[in-house]
Amino acid sequence: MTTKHRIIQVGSLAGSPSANQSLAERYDVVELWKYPDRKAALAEHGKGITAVVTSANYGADAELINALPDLKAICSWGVGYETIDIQAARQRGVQVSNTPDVLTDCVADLAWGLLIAGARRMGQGERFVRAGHWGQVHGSIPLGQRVSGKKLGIVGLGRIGEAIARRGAGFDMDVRYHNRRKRDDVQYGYEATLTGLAEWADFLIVATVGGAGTRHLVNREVLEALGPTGIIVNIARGPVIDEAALVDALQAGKLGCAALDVFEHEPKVPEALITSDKAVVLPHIGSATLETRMSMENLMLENLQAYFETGRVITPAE
Ligand code: 8YV
Repeated sequence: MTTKHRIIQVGSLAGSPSANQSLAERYDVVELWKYPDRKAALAEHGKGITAVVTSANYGADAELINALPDLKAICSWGVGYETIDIQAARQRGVQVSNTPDVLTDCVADLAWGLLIAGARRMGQGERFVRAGHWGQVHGSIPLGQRVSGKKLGIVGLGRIGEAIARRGAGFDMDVRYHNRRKRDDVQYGYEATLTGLAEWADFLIVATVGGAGTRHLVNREVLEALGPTGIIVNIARGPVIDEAALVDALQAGKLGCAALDVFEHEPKVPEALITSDKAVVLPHIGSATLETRMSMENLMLENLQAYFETGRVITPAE
């Protein structure tokens, strides 16, 4: 009989079809979130732990990393890893893996769903029908905006940004992007400044990484440059947009619409957005399809297994 490897799981992966169960079957799991005193739990169970499982939601800070003297690998369920202290991991020689590629299509699909929902007032229309107003009151909801043929700006042309851009061809759109650096391997137009991109675009989709480097990248100036009929979509991370500035711009009529899957202080959504017909709000479901969540789960498990079998994770966070 072989003994199971002991791992620490930082939080419950309830948003995955069977991750909690699969981990419990394969490993001897310390379920960290069940301990009221995390520090004491790490002190008691940390010795001999070489691998940690987490997600962007739970992260892995320097305190956790440094409380585990034998730690060698952190395997995260999800592509974003701004809540994992990569610097602290690197200093300790700890490998970090994430789950890139497998969620790209679903997140890109949702970005388009949000854009169309915002432009065509789908949420408002649905609320109208559900409230029983159709046929009972005169008129209808206000007219929306045409989507096809418009100018689409993408903030961050990484894997997901590129998948969003590709879909633009199906809507006969002119697509431009803003990145830290211009890419030589794509045909899309490059705007050197984000404000320049927002001025040019009808719609702006945020697809950049999160973390300190992109916090409030989309500020008041960018939102006002997008303008009174402009639509901003965010499927990346809430803090990339200055949420207070966003609310102000919508309320002042300086921005047309915000269609958001992510928020600055999740799960808190500003009341002004919840009650506004100029906002579409979703509960961070970019990757939340059965197929994609299963693929993320499998890739996280494969990384963990690869670390135990070969000493190397398969998809290291870059
Ligand atoms: C997950 C995500 O919901 O992959 C990501 O970075 O934001 C989502 O797919 C998230 O990882 C859950 O914490």
